[in-house]
Amino acid sequence: AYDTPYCDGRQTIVHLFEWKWTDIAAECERFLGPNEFCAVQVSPPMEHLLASSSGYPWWQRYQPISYKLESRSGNEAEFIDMVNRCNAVGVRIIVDAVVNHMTGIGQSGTGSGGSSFNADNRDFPGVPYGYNDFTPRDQCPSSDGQIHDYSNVNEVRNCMLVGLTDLYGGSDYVRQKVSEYFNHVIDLGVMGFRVDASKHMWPGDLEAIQGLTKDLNTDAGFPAGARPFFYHEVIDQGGEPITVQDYFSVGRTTEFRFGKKIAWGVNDFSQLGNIYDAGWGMAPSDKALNFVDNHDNQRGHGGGGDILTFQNGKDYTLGVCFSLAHDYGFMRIMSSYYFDNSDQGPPSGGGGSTSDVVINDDGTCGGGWVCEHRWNAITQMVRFRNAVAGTSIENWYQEGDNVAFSRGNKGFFAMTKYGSFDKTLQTGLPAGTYCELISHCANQVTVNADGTAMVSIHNEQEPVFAICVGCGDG
Ligand code: ARE
Ligand code: CA
Repeated sequence: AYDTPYCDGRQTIVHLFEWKWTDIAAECERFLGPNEFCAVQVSPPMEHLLASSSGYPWWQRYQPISYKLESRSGNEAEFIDMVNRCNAVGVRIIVDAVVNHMTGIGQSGTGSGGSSFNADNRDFPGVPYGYNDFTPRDQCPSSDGQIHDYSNVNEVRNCMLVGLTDLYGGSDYVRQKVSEYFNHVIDLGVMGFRVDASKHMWPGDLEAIQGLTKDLNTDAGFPAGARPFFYHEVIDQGGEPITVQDYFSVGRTTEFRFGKKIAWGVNDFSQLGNIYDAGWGMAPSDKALNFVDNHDNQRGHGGGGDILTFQNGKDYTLGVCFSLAHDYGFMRIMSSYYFDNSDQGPPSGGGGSTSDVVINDDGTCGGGWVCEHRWNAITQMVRFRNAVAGTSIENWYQEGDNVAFSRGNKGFFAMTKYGSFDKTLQTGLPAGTYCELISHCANQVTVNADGTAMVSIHNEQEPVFAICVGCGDG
């Protein structure tokens, strides 16, 4: 019940990492709505640590101080305005929910919303949480109270993740406070939650918390009885006792092996045929929230790994476009800012502020924002994914550095690694003239009566080809 997004058939979530609410509202209206994105995953909206001595890094927002909607991205009034304006154009909001822990030990002072706190005393009056709301020390088996051994389930769930004070999810009071936070934003019209660090929470505690959440707000356009959409951050690369399967009763799970497979496949196209690997323990399509990279592994946090990011340029375009053309999972795409070191926060005028996103005349972003979601081929493939939803992969073709396949009888996709490809292929599509999406119909494609077509790609930057039934220009 928690694994269904309510997006009128739209298929792609974009993570607008560290964007301000005012910019997200504008982006929904000017870009995400018209290009049929399902939803935006926003950075954690609750009150957080201000790590001024570390130069206001991005990760300060993963250290909660209260559930007041006062963060680096904006205040509650701005949050409400964003939710309303995005909902009005059919784009839903997904909140990044940090509820496994509060701030790190050793921290005290005042948070982004003005609440005082003292982590060593487990004192967070802005909620309020006190000593008894944190996991009892005797439930954590490690000698220093921290997580070291990921093969020990009690340690992973009852000890402190990188020194972050661990909330006691077994407590009725904690469950109530967390669900009040969730219900507050549900009342404001959000669609769902990315739950941070779910691996470090007991599935039963999550089930209890989620059981206390309201149905989605019908005033925001959700159907009556719709349950909030949940996806859980569980880093499962195999080899640990905690698996994504443990969380299927509480929603979807992040599938980190997908990004690894895409990186390997772009490197060697012969590996692209076996992206979903059940034998490897990957979540089945209807339980997976998949992505090429995320805000952690693009900067070496969360274990890093073999992944593609915007820094790989054309290879990244190929990886994301292939993923969007594929039938696996519910897709999230990353939208980043440029950085020189892995702690660096978003573009800023100083003092922990965040700069506005700049939109250039050609539709790309400036001011230090990457905006992968605005890269032409990626945006066009978001439209393709909507058009072919519900169909499966057919007419698979792969030879050297070229790959192509159809999605049922609704769409056909091809890509080549080095910018030039010409071949007659079976598209599985009805005969007719089609608009090639990446070129915005500059290229027209004829599908013959037998379903074959001449597939041509001549584009160094975006060597991608896509046609679909009923797809005009976008
Ligand atoms: C910061 C500092 C630390 C300091 C701490 C407390 O960097 O030095 O001790 O504050 O003061 C993010 C950053 C962290 C940051 C934290 C809080 O990445 O560096 O700590 O915010 O500000 C594990 C978890 C997984 C987690 C990754 C990062 O399982 O849940 O680690 N990912 C989420 C978010 C992160 C966020 C947090 C959780 C915390 O996406 O952005 O941290 O809210 C193997 C295991 C994985 C493990 C991985 C790395 O691969 O299988 O489970 O991931 O190793 O340890
Ligand atoms: Ca925990």
